Amino acid sequence: MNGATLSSREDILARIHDCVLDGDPTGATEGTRAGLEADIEAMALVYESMVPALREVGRRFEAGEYFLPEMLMSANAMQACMDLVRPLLADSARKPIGTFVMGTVAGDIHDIGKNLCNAMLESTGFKVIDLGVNVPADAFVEAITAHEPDAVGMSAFLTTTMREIGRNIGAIEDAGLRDRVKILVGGALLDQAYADEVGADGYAPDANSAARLTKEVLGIDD
Ligand code: B1M
Repeated sequence: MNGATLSSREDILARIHDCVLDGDPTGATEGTRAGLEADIEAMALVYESMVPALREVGRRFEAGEYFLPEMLMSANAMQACMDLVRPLLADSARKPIGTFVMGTVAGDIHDIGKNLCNAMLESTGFKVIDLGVNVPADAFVEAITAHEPDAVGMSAFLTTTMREIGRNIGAIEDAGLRDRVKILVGGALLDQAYADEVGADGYAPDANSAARLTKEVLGIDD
């Protein structure tokens, strides 16, 4: 990459956007490094270049212009950028203000958004226990028993996997644990109405609001 071509904030953001869209991890990470060196805030790199690029990938996939391999290559390019950005978001020095268990529901392997939420929750001061992807209901129940978290987050991205959230909440109720945790949900297709329908305590549209909402439902106002 020619550094001279990245002379402005706009150039850098556009470069990262285009490289994520093209599934080019080398160009995307070079752009991200250039952005960090130019003192562009980490969250701006994520939300003003990478996230819009993946939104466009989703649109192209839906329109039949991109197929699974292209979607995967774009996801990998974003993950490579996130590896550079994530350490800047975390603040491990603070005493935790609470414990958060997070997982992507059964049948679903989307984790970029979940990982971004984890980074924001950590930077807000939560200890995050990440159960990973394709997490069955009993694993959520076991994690609540084992870690006694203040809140549990469930991430779902497919029409077919959204319903797992309701199942998970049912399993948590059946185990007699519902009163012990706040349950928050998120993912591309969800909204507040869906959260209300399945009996969650809240819906967050993005990583910043996930962290803000968690503090709000737990009554933390530091
Ligand atoms: Co998939 N995929 N995908 N995919 N994918 C979507 C979700 C889709 C909307 C694309 C489309 O058609 N427009 C579509 C779902 C359609 C539907 O069901 N109605 C879809 C499909 C169909 C599929 C497959 C079925 C494709 C196939 O195999 N034919 C398949 C399913 C695999 C499976 O899970 N079983 C599949 C696979 C994949 C990849 C593996 C290639 C890859 C994921 C790689 C990975 O995550 N490691 C992928 C990708 C990249 C996408 C899109 C393009 C981008 C998702 C993303 O990472 N966005 C996506 C299109 C879209 O979302 N518009 C799409 C960036 C990320 C930062 O945003 O994920 O929204 P987001 O996360 C946000 C918020 O949602 C929120 O905060 C995050 C950060 O701001 N949030 C939470 C997320 N989780 C939260 C939890 C919380 C709170 C907030 O708890 C408190």
